[in-house]
Amino acid sequence: METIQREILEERLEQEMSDLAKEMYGKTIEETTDKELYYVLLNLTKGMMHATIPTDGKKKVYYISAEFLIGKLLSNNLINLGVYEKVENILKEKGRELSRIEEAEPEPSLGNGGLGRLAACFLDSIATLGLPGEGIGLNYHFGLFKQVFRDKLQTAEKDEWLEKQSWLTKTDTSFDVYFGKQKVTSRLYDIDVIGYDSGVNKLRLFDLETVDEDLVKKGIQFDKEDVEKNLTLFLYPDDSDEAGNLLRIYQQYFMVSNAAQLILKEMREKHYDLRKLNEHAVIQINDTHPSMIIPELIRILVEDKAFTMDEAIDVVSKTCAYTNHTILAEALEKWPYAYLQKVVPQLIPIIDELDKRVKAKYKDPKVQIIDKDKRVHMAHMDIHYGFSVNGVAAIHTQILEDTELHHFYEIYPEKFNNKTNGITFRRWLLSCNRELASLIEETIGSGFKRDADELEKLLEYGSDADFLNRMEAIKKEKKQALAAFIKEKEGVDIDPGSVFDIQAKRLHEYKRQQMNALYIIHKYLEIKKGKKPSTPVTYIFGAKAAPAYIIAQDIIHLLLVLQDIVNNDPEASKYMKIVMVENYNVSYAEKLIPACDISEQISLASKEASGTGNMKFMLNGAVTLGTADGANVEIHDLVGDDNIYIFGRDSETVIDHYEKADYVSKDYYEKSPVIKEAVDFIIGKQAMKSGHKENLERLYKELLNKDWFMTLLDLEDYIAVKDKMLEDYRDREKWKKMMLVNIAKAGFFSSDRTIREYNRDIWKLN
Ligand code: RUG
Repeated sequence: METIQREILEERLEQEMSDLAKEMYGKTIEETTDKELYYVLLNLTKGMMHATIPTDGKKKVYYISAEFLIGKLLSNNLINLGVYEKVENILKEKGRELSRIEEAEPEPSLGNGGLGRLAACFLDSIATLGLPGEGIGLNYHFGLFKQVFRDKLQTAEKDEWLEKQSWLTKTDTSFDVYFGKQKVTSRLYDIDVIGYDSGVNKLRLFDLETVDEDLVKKGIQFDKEDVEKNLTLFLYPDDSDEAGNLLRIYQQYFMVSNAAQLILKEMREKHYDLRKLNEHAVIQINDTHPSMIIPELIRILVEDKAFTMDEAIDVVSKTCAYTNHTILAEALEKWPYAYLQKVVPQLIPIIDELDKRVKAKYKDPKVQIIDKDKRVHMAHMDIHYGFSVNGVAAIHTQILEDTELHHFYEIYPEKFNNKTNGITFRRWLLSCNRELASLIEETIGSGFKRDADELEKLLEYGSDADFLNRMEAIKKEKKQALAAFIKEKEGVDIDPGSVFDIQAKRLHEYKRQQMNALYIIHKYLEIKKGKKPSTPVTYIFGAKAAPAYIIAQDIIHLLLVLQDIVNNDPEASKYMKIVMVENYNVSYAEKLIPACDISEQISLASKEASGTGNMKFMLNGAVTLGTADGANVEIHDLVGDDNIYIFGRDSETVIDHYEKADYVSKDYYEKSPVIKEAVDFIIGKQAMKSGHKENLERLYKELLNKDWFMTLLDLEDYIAVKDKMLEDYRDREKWKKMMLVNIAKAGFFSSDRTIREYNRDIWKLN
């Protein structure tokens, strides 16, 4: 479809839609299927001409990330273009429902969890604020994986999200990428990132020209060595063996080599002086996956552009900034030198040089790039050769400065800064909870859509019964909608009148889904002993576990076993139900979050860098049950003690336990009959009958003999505080006020605020 001025299109929207349906399918809108109508709207939206955010003469940010968890785009794009309601009304008149059409859109599978979703929220905010910037990443054909439960176990299948017609636009841009002497060719695909009532930026996704989908045989199995065919098949291929590790390095280099070539091409086209690269470009390195951009840019400048090594290092260091998203040692990439030698021999002299310069200046082994075991610490390279290092929540940055990266902080205090994460309210309120957004707009006007701090105006309505009741009614409506959806998708009946207690996030021991499971066991056993809870609760989980992460799979198994036992128990199921939803993704989150009463944010203090789900739940009127970890700490500061439930040991205590190595889980098990009983249930008769001995025994032993993330340390406190919370839920007046305060105080967590801070302190775009 040719591009048309947006204003004209709005007037002619209905005509255009009908014409497109005729042209594409020879049908009227009424006659099209949901899927066809989705394609009609996709093409219509893509065809809407929109002002691109001007970049000429301006500095631009390149946000490089292995993940962009963008979610479905149709409704978001229609909202940001300001035509959602119009389209909805036109369709309604023709007997069609936009919400059903949205279901026909496949969700792009380009990310894993918070890290990728953050990148997507940032792109939305960058465009909305009219800042020149683009995301650069990879176009994974089968994404992370599709989670399917079989026999109460997670199995991984390829996620076939890419369709012939999609939001991707194939470009003419293609680059050669070399792994030593081996050459592969890339192809660039673009996705428009439409700002809210603003201009358009781009997400640039590189693909491999020679990628071969047929390489994938069973599940997500494929030949990891055939890089000419496999590079862009999956995000995070299983890295439990050498071939998997090498493949990740191939992928990462493919991403950054393309990124470097794209950026330098743009500089050339705009006749910018590469010696002033940092005046025209800023590169945000999202976690360590794109860290090789540093040596790659230096290599190109030295080899092709006649820079001296000093000059290249200087300008690249002034251009690159690094965001750290974790203190978990195992998530901070350290590639064996030998692997890098094999995959990217051309980078080795550069990495050696960077390392040599550090060794000449600093003797401390903790700050070296190449350690004594010949492993290359990607984060260390970023810190030495980037101009900014930021954490993603206040407490996280503090821990980086005081503990994890303390030795670097001593060398470069001026590089360290905090940027507390944020979420785009366009998707996580306006789109996923239109009813609540309308109520807010009716109450305090529409200013909050541009300035999220205006949500604070809601605080005036803390005693307004009419407002509070309407807010509560919307929550009920959302719970009913979720119950219907869960019935359809999972085949489980849940009671919308029960408390919806939700833990939805990646599955990881530090996030402690297993602690929630132990609480559920404890409650179940109480009911069996005759202690009936006063409030029925539905415990909802959504989580994928990395296919090579065995204990995480075992935790999923336990949750599915509990779902089976509890939901089929005629006595207990009156008071509690459990649902582990299959294939949790952004679209599922958009349904879970508006329906949530209790937001579970129960990571071991110090381990969750920030969390962003916590912000989405709060914005939709859920009350947080959490530890003093990540952004929970800032939520607590904002809403005050009365509007959040905090439990568990604080990060100092936890860090102290790690330093002294004095946490012994068995001691807690032996000391507490409640803990013992719950843990023993995992290998008791009932669980063994429903589940698999191997998985349950392994998990039991892990909890008893290791419990690296200290589940048992906080379990008793968790039980006490959660019980208190459920008791308080019955005081509806009190609870509604808590909901209101949480919504009203969520403004701080708008990603528009975060991006303004990145721009003010790091990017400094004109
Ligand atoms: O685990 C962190 C979250 O706490 C954080 O909110 C999110 C965005 O900053 O990033 C997550 N993360 C960290 N995902 N992967 C990593 C480590 O590679």
